[in-house]
Amino acid sequence: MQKDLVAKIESLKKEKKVVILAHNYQRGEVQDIADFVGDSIDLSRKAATTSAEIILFCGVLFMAEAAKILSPGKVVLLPDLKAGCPLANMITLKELRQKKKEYPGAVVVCYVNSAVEIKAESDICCTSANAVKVVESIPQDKEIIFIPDKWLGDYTSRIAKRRLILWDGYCATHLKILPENILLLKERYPKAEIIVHPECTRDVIEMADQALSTMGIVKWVKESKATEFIIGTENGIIHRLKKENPEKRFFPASVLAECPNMKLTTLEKVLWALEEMKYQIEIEEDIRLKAKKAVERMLEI
Ligand code: CIZ
Repeated sequence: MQKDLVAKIESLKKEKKVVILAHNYQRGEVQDIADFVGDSIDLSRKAATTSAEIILFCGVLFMAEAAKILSPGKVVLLPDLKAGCPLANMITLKELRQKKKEYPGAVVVCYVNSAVEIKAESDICCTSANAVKVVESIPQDKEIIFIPDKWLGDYTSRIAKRRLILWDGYCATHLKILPENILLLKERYPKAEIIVHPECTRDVIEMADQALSTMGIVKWVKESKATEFIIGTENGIIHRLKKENPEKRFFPASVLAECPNMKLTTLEKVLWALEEMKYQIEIEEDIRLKAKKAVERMLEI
């Protein structure tokens, strides 16, 4: 059954010259049919450089929007329009404008997990891989509003040694990873390296050996001499880690760290997206151009 589905996807993909991109948090079987697996910016860059005219983005809405920001001439498809990001939805344009009024002159640093309108209203974008560098690039005399993830902001503030005006947003999936989960696993697997994502809470990050973005985790695990790892992020990444490092063992910090939105994309929906060419991401040009500026400023760093 799954074999038939995969065969149909492969054949339609070739026929329509589509590139399939999958985020590191997608279901294993979706990662397996993708041309590229990565983080949102990595994949958006791939979308911009591929010769394919149609990009099928297996991820959540802000990721497909990021691809469209950089590739306006291409058709960008998201298999399920309900695949949103609760963290991205934790700040509205009205709220951001109000915050900017409270801190006139402050630079707005916006995590990639945000809607295109929010990016358009921000000065510079960042990812979890480069948030520290982005903050460090801002002159010391400037105040910085960091949106929307308070835990990534808290981590960035401590590493960059810079006061940030934080927004009260968070990733509900990363918050499912608790210090007691880490303690228990550390006792059970004392030789395991503990790698967590900077969207985790401060107490979880402080118990870890490393706090890294998804691509940071992929790279770290490959290069590390350790053979066991406790992974504190959305559990979809463990599929990739096992595939690329079959000799190593991985333990999810919490079995509850599953993003329901990421898991909305199934092989069936990928096939329907290819058959019906939906759902197409559209962005108003003036908003896209403003958002692109914020993304490009980040890419220049
Ligand atoms: O940038 C991304 O794709 C996200 C949301 C996380 C990460 O660490 O890759």
